[in-house]
Amino acid sequence: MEKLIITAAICGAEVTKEHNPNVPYTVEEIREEARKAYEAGASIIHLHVREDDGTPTQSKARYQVCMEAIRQVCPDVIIQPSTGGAVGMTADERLQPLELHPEMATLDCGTLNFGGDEIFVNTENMIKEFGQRMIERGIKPECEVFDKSMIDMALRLSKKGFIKEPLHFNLVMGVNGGISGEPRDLLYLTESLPKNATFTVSGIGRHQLSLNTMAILLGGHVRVGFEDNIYLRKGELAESSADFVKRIVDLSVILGREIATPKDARRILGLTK
Ligand code: KMH
Ligand code: ZN
Repeated sequence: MEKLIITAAICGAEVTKEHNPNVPYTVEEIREEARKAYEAGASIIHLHVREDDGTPTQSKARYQVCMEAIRQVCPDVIIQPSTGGAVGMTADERLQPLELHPEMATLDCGTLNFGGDEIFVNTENMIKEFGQRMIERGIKPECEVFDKSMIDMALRLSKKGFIKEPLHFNLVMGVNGGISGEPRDLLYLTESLPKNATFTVSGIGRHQLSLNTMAILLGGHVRVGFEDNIYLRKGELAESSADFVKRIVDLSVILGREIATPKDARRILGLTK
């Protein structure tokens, strides 16, 4: 089996210091979280950024400062900015980090309820526009799917030329409004992927560890971090996203899969920049 790519989603847009005081907001906090996750074994940093007070932002300038800070402490890590941003942001706001020409970025492949009254809007035309911009800038999209229909959307838009093959998916499971996080759900999603696709799995909250374990066994890759989960185990807040990375490294070694370096991850995902 291929080496395991671990993505650390260190910040997110919705989780706050009220949920876990270790969630990073400032440039220095984001840089340190990235460094710890990288040193623990993460080869990709999935990046959201915040104002110093924790307000989520998609500001190009803020991304630039944070990406430069991360590169100072882990020069070879793959930085994958979010184009999802936070619920309620406009498409133009969300697209800003693509102007920094990152190697990868997320491409959210459908609209869903996002808890309470929130709706995370990704219309078909938005997905086309985001996909087209990534093609023009040579950015590898990670297709974020929160439900099976979003795999179908990605496949359809790929056939129409808006997303380049081979596709790479992130199966985000357990969001209130998306697919649930049971083992049968993951098998349903993985069996719906094209044979040449790569995939990573993000389990939200209590689903994280079980789904990550399945992903390791199924030949997929793994995402962990504060964006998806703040508890290392029931009732115990994680000190850093690196805690989750370390646990996956240990588990993967026990299960017989080596951990990918950033260089390995670039080869596996076909990153060319
Ligand atoms: N914050 C969520 C509304 C992404 O990064 O592309 C969307 C999200 C997905 O986090
Ligand atoms: Zn995200």
